[in-house]
Amino acid sequence: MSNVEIARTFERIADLLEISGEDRFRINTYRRVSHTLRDLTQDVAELAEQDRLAELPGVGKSTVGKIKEYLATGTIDLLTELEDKLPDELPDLLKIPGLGPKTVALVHQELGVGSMDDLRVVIEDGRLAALPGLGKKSVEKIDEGIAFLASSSGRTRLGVALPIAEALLDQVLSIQGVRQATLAGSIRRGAETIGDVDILCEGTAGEAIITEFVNLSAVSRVLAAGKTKGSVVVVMPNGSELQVDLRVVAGESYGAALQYFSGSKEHNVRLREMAVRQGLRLNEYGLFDGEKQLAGACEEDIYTRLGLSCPAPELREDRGECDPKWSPSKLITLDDVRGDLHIHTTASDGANTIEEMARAAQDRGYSYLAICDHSRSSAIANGLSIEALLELIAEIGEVNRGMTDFEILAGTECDILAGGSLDYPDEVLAQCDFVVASIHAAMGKAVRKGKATPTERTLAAIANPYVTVIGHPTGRLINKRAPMEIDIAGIAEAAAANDTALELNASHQRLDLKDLHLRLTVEAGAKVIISSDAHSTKGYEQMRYGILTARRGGVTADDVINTRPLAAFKKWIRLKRSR
Ligand code: DGT
Ligand code: CA
Ligand code: CA
Ligand code: ZN
Repeated sequence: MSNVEIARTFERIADLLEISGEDRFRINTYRRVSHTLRDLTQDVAELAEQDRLAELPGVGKSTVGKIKEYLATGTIDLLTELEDKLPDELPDLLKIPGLGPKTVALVHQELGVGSMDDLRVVIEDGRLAALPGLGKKSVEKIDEGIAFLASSSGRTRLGVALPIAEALLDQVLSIQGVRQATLAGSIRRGAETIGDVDILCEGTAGEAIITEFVNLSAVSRVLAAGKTKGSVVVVMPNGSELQVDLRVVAGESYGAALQYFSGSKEHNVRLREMAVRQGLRLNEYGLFDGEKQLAGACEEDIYTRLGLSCPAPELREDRGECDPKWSPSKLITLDDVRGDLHIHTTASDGANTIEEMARAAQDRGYSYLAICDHSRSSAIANGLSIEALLELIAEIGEVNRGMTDFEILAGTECDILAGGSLDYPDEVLAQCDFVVASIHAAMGKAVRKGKATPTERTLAAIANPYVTVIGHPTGRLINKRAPMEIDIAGIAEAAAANDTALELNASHQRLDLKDLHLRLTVEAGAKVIISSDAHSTKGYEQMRYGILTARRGGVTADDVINTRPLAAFKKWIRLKRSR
């Protein structure tokens, strides 16, 4: 349990007291306690155990009781009582940037506002602006705050957030007084969606650094600017907003802060528990034994002193990596990838020709490529008839002869049809060097008679000797379309038994299979192929999101077929076909 969490609870009590119109003295008591707890370098649970809570500034007898209550039960009765008294959705208004508890109390008491929707109504009809002390300007600000909240409640996909975060990181690095800077939080962990971007930097002139940060040209709005922390909003290419937090810390705490702000929260909670059990204290300033700092400047040292191996950030989700017996394996990196095995060209719905795609792949350092245009049933994606496919195979052979130290494989992305059969007959698939089999239509449960479930369809494709890999196995589109209901464990087992690989589609809209599914896949002994599904030469860049996702799934280079040299990779396909 962290000091920050208890501090937040007291802060919330203060907010609710203020909304309820309680007296200032009582409200301030809770706020003061909240600040004390937030800035505390000792673990509050430890202080409680030693009966030393009352020594803290601003902490009286009744507060001691409440802190103990929280430590024992995870909540405080007073908070529940306050929440029960107010309309359920009223405290939500506090999430609106620029709207404080005083105003919330005012709109509640004067206008009967109890929810975000109510608030919108009184903004529209002008009653809010007519309240004493508000006026047109502050209402505009509140309106902006509501719009931000709506746009940011949807999390941002990794592939959208990461390039923006990296550009900002570059700018932070060039601010005077910044010695080093790193991305932290979910973006450092390579999570598939990002709530907000966290950047950490080392420096001593905190306030000056924050001032420059909030004035960067990319910043569209400033949420907060303090001595060590700044929060801003940037507008993304799609028009929605993304919050970016910068924290400035001293060198002796840089590693501890990096550890803390990289998270995840679950990972941090587990680590803090381990420290406490060893009689130590862990927070964003370091690992302490009493007043003595055991580690702080270097992130890895924190783990070492706790008796743990330092896990790659992508693994920090409390999924076993906090066990002293856990030992890291060497996770796959972008450099391990030798070829891309699912890309489209102008022959179906891609933007570049075979030759353009091949040259760009070679420029990336790849030594092979599989062209996998859509099959005949995918009419909207301009799928190829059998004749068109055979022509394409001939054309690929032609371009291939003009390449040196590079091989283009003739492939297809063949639909798995609703009944479970493939879109091309086996004799046609046999002419391809490489076959991706994917479900594109009828993704729901098989309701009609004679139709197979997505799991059955996938299993049928896995058993086909010509199918090399199952494309985007769950069919999800992040933030847009839910995954199909399929039995991943069963599919992974069948894939292992049949030497059929499962795809990790690296497109940031898909990231399919996802991290936990990849873990199941490699545990079942099945192989993975990581492909960009590029529809243009620029699409190759998606590979990095696939690599981050693979790392989150604990995937090593050995687990992935397209890390193998061309000859070994072709041998793997031959073996499967001859079984
Ligand atoms: P996000 O932004 O929702 O994608 O996820 P994160 O992981 O980036 O979370 P964020 O930005 O709220 O906080 C950054 C890190 O700070 C988080 O990964 C771990 C740490 N942290 C934040 N809140 C807490 C907390 O209540 N307890 C602990 N132990 N750590 C926290
Ligand atoms: Ca974050
Ligand atoms: Ca954050
Ligand atoms: Zn596809």
